[in-house]
Amino acid sequence: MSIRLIGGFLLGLPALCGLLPDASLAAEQRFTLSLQNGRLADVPPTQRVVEGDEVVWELMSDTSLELHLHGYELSHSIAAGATAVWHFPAIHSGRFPLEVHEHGGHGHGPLLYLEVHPE
Ligand SMILES: [Cu+2]
Repeated sequence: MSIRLIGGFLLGLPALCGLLPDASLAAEQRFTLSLQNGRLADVPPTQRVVEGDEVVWELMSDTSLELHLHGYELSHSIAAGATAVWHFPAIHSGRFPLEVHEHGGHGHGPLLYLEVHPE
């Protein structure tokens, strides 16, 4: 588990893990999001995790777009035909919509909701 968590850190600073004892309790929650024309093919509309988990979204898209996780105020860009990995710790509990931003605005409503349940 700890090796997977270390691998999940964006900057690859394993020494930091020793300073974050709570991280050892976190579970990695990995989901694949495959977008076609800005929409998801086959992912349930709600993804449930527990506060403190590390959310890992493996992204694929046939068009260039930006995803925006409301509430967390995080965003991630994907280039057409590329794959990307977006991960972050689920530090806030609640229900948060993930939306596509196209041409500076919002797309066709939420792709899915991320539900973060309290520990
Ligand atoms: Cu948005």
